[in-house]
Amino acid sequence: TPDVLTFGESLVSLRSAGPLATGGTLTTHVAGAEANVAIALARLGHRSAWVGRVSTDELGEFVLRQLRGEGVDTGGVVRDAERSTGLMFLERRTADLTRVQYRRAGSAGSALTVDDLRAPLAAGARVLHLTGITPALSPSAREATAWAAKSAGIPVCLDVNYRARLWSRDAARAVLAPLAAHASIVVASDDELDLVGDVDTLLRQGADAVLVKLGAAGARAHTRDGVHHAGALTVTAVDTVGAGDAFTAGYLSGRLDGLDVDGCLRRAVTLGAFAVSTSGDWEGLPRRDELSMLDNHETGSTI
Ligand code: KDG
Repeated sequence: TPDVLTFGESLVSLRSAGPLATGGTLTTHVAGAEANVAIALARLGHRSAWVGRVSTDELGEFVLRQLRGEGVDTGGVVRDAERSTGLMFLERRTADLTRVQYRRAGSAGSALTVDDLRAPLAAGARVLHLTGITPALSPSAREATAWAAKSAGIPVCLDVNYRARLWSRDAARAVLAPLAAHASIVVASDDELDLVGDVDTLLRQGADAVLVKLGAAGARAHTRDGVHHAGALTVTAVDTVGAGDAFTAGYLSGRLDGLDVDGCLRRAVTLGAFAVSTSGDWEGLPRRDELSMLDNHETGSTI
């Protein structure tokens, strides 16, 4: 059985080097918040499984090959012959500004159902990871997410991951706050916290840790014993996409290794630092033997 089971939508991400309106080369990548977490964990030697729907065509094949190549268990994936794999365009509009466009309405990934999750959940895992993206995709994906959170029987990690392109803050709050009541670990950036309620309520509802991502200021973990803080590592940011997923995977990795809250937070900000200082959602994430590579380094150094 996997250490971490996660489900959601994996997308084909088409990245541009410049403005989309003027054309040019796109590079093809696999994206999706939950896939990013699964890959990050597998890189560190944990057993991770990703479940979701992909098309039966070459794009579905591409997603699966990438996940398998990274060592993620895809045994529970459903091939959907009637729908396309969702796409996203990541447009590097300027050095500082990246714009996202989705082509995912009615996608295979959005057609996820409760039935897709029954066997993988019955097979068990140490942790179930879900994000606030999946319930925004369709009524059936929302039902599947709520069902999994409620009936998991294992600790649940919820990353709020609010996506303004998919739903309003009010719609998200109405769905995510009840979902968070089932979570042992809640992950949010400081501007997302209001979508799941306040920290004290979450801890009272049974969360062990509420993790608040603060970007360049690091992160906080609120637990029943108090508040822990970890500063961010000093790195050069080249691409922040995927940093939150890397952070979450780092925390989960620490938990699986039995680290204390400070150790888990430290690993979380370390993975976040790898993600922001390399390009791609997950391509630059560390293997286990590379975990301490960024410790005590200076920007611009050679090792
Ligand atoms: O967390 C990075 C994700 O935003 C990206 O991989 C795509 O899952 C994705 C989404 O829905 O935006």
